[in-house]
Amino acid sequence: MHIDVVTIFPDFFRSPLQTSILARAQQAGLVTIQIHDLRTFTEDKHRVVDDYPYGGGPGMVMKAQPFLAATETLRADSADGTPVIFFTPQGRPLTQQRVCEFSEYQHLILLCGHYEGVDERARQAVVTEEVSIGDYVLTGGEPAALVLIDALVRLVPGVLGNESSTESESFAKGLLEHPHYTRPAELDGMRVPEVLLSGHHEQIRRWRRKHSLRRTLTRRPELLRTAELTEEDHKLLAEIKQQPQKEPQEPTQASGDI
Ligand code: 6GU
Repeated sequence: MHIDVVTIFPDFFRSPLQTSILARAQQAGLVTIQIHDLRTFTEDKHRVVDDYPYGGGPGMVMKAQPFLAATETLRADSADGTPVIFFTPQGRPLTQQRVCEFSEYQHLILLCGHYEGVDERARQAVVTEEVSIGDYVLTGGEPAALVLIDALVRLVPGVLGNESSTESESFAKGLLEHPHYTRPAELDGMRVPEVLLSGHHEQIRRWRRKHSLRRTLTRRPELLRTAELTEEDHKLLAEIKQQPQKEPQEPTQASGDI
């Protein structure tokens, strides 16, 4: 996978792309990420990327020309149909489903905007997808681009050591994850649920599924409408509704509760 990012703040990406899994994925050659300074695509002496809005009003608007030139250059030896993604709170909300779809492409071009917005003609002419990462306002598209890059890279085969960890995690199957514990078995009087220490694989599986359902019901009940639920899940949900419990889990009272 190759990802091109166009931004007026290339430095924003330096540390995150050189850290942890994003760094390793690039070193292993599983993904290439190139950050391009939008100013290098300007055509005037002062490398201006913004201007006053026609019609007046506060704030500045990013000029279309540098985005058009950048996209033309970056698409030059790319397959037709390469997504050109523009980050804006007006975009389609990003979901794991959408990340999976983007991960099928060999090449992605990410455009980061700033100020009050970008000249509408850049959006019309080159942008194929507008993406938002949530209902709040950022200073610019860069943090959103980084979020998409992170979510994409971990789906590239070989990037995560354990491929099955992308399977069981939140959202992959439409439910939130069950609670996790590691040593010690007791910490300041808080005990790990006994079933997890029992070695009974079937009981552990059932406990985890139940607590995954409980978390989802408590925190994100709307996800249960679209999750794939088995007959066992419906039974577990019925049990859960009979046994109201505080969230987050209280480890001390979970023993025997499977
Ligand atoms: Cl993609 N950009 C900006 N500026 N703000 C946002 C966003 C994007 N997604 C949520 N808020």
